[in-house]
Amino acid sequence: MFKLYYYPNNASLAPHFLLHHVRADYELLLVDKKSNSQKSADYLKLNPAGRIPTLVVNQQPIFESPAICIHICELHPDSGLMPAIGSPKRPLFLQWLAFLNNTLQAELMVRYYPHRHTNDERAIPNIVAAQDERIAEALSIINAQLEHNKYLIGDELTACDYFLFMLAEWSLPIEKSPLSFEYLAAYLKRLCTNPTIKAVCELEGIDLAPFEGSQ
Ligand SMILES: N[C@@H](CCC(=O)N[C@@H](CS)C(=O)NCC(=O)O)C(=O)O
Repeated sequence: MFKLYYYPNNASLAPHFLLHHVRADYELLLVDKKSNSQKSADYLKLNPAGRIPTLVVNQQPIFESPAICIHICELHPDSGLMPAIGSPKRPLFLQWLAFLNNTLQAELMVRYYPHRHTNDERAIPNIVAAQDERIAEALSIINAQLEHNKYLIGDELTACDYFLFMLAEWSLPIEKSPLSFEYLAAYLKRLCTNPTIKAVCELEGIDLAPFEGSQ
């Protein structure tokens, strides 16, 4: 039994996709971000960083969404969501998951929490504008990868695709939206027909219409 501490359309979305995809027996526990519950004493015992998500597996809490995703994949080796050790695709999987989390997600975090990166309120619009450019740079690298690949790692869907879908959703409001990139937009439109993406987005109240209408 897995317990996923989540908030709709937060970094818990990728782990939620994976739990649904592997048909895990899981429970969703809402962390009420509106009342800052991620900083409550009880939650900090599970996740000292005070961030969403946390996954509890057999009483063991784990934080950091990519670590959670890898762990779910490792517990479900037959799911095909992560190439096996020894497969030439394995290092590519790790590379892209790290790129998504450590580059694209990191840039998005600065973009959406700009006040954490300056003491000067007047600098905030500049931080947002600079981040929009950095996010567009990362999206263009992903777009190039998708020119010749059905999914991020090749012909098979992996956890990286679920992670990318989550970040693409967050990137919709940026100046150069993911939907303005030819191959990325076509890929996202295809992913919208994925039954897990449809079901989880409906449950979390995420509107797929912008992706479905692209191209
Ligand atoms: N690196 C972490 C980042 C998690 C994160 O920053 N989550 C956001 C929601 S998307 C959050 O908890 N924000 C509330 C806060 O920072 O107080 C991960 O990927 O799990």
